[in-house]
Amino acid sequence: MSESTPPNHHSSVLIIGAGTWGCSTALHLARRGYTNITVLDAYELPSPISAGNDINKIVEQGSFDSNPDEGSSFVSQQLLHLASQGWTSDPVFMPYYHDTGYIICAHTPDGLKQLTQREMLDQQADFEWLDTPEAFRATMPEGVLTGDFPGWKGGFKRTGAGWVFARGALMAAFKEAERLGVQFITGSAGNVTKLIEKDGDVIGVLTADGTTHLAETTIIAAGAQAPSLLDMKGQLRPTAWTLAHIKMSHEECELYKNLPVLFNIESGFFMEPDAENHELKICDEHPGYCNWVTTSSGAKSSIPFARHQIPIEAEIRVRKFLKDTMPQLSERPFSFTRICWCADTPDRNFLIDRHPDLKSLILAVGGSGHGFMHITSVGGYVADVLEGKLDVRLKKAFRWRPETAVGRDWSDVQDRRGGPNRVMDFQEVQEWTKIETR
Ligand code: FSA
Repeated sequence: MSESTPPNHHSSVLIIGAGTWGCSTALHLARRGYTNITVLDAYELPSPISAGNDINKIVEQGSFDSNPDEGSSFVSQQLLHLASQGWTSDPVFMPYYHDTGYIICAHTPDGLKQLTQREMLDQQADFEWLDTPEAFRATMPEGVLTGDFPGWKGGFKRTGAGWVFARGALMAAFKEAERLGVQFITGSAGNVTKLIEKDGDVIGVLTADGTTHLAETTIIAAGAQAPSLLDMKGQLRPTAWTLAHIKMSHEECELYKNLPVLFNIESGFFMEPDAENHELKICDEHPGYCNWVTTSSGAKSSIPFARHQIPIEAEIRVRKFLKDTMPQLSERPFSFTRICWCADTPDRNFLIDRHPDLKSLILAVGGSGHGFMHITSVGGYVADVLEGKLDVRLKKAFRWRPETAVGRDWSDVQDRRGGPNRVMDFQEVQEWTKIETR
């Protein structure tokens, strides 16, 4: 079904990927009355390689500017506004949002310069300025933040931002989509090995069990795996980040309840322990890891892989973050670690558009490290593309844009900081943690 044909709610739609964006797209299409939707994924939900299969993710609500300008500020405000609406009013997602507030900070001159230039600190009314260790410690109950916060300065937003139980929200979207009639096929039968093309268009997919699935529209929502299915012309850079969990006691969980998110843009972040496993997740912030492999064609590609370990250098960074903030935890053993893949576009805007040549193929990729919080709304943008009615300003920002990847600098840190302040390569990692995987 191409852009010109009006939406027919009985037309067949295939979604490749049952991760954050695949489930959001299935939910939004099903709510619009589409009755013939099939989602394919190689893994049972929640997929072990989905970035959304996580105990928490940061959510920063935005206020909608009634007089948005045409440029990027409209896009960022519109994205924040619609995502926030979902977290605060959509019954599928509301139970998973915790409006605990959000502290964003840095500790080097360059980091502080970047921080104060960021849009979010322009709205001073929203943020209280913190620039002493006492001020940071006072943002949480006594006994939580006991560190010295060396050189830390930043802004504290007490409401309108916080965190979500990511896995819960992902599974809620999946179950609601399934309740509305969406078919999910997982395992070998859901493992898409290739797109099927005919007469210059995509007519469906082949799965690892040898089955052919035909559809009027095929949507790629496969995140960092997308380049394995389609030549993305350099528009996606699969990049991974690192996280670790610490098991907390029942008493600690009582103390570490309803904490604001603490995010130092050049050393790391944490959110309160999750209710299911009582584990505190800490991420060391850095420009990311790629996994550069020279493929048989001689091209250099960053190839994602699943691993429930992190490089020892990442462990060291996590423990340094803890020493500066919660030294009482800095030597505790990790109960879980993993690498978590995302895909960066050159400008870190999403890539949600019809393919310029394969008219029945829609791309829904390019989360660029800020995709999860939009699970409430991103499926609506994909549905708008399918129906040919995406807001022109979003259409411009999310367009298929290979021209932006010509001569791409794959080592571009893309406004991120931390660690060695460069994009790292898993091929160069000598030593990994050896955490007993549960
Ligand atoms: O709550 C979350 O785990 C959001 S992921 C945020 C992040 O790790 C960024 O900090 C990083 O810079 C990259 O964009 C991947 O996503």
